[in-house]
Amino acid sequence: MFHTKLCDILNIKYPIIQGGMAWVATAELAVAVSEAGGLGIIAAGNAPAEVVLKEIKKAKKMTNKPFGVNVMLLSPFIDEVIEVVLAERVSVITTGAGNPSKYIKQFQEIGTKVIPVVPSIALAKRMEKLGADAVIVEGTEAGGHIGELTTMVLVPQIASEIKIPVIAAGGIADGRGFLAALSLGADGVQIGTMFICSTECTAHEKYKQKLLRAKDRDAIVTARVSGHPVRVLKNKFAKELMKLEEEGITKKELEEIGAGKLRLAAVDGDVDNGSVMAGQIAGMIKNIKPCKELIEGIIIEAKTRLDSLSKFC
Ligand code: TUI
Repeated sequence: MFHTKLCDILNIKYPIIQGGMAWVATAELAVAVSEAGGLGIIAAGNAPAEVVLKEIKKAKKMTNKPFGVNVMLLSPFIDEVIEVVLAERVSVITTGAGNPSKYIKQFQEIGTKVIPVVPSIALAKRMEKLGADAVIVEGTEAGGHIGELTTMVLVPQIASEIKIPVIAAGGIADGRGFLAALSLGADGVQIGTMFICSTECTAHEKYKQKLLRAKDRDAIVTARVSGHPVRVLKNKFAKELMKLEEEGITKKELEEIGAGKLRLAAVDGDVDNGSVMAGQIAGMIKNIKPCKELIEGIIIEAKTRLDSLSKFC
């Protein structure tokens, strides 16, 4: 059920990939998702290459299933991280926060699948032309660094314009969202926020509890002035940031204040003074469960939903 062309390309059971969330998507989470039949992703974020290498080596020891690495193109260590991912011959690379054109060929030459996040039709078409294996079409509902358009409008428009598989992201955390994404023309989904609330995720317990308490309107957008808007859960830090933005803080000052704040929340558990990145779907997440249960729950719910919908036909 739901075996799409993405499953064949990535050699996975279910067309569900895990979001590459910095400081949250460690080897433990990636391995749990891959073992459960999805595609787990280790996030490189802003980490130095040796940290990324350690996570890749750890994951290789823990699973024989394919997994990926997400490279954040704004990272100060981007070139050395790319070298590590190339040398380790990771199965899949996803990219975020920029245009990965200059790296695509190198990955293809060694058989690594390349899947960029795209926030627009123009970038999706460009990625297809350069040989990307699929694209992640991420709507503004997502957590962390976001684009402008919603999943609902962006996925069908891009699916109509390109032939490579489309992976819908942003606002998906259950079987209904999964089925909706496939209905919009996607061949699979990327899920981030829900996987933070998994047993295997190494994010600090306070980060998980903050997510479980989130309500529908709690995931807000900060840092618009920087040109890199970031969706986070409302807290002391987010409120302070919004006040400073109203007062006309500069892009440089904003970047300085933001530095290290995701780590502070996700690793150290300071969910008042740190940046608790999460998507708009946070309000729907009520439990912490193992990745296998989360993934199988999505598939079962989607199938049940599809069966009940077909009764209308
Ligand atoms: O990258 C993400 N989410 C992230 S990255 C991150 S770390 C960070 N912190 C502060 C500022 C910036 C980054 C936290 N969350 N998601 C994937 C994503 N990619 N969202 C949006 C984009 C994107 C944006 C522009 C992809 C391509 C792009 O291209 C612009 C161009 O040059 O064509």
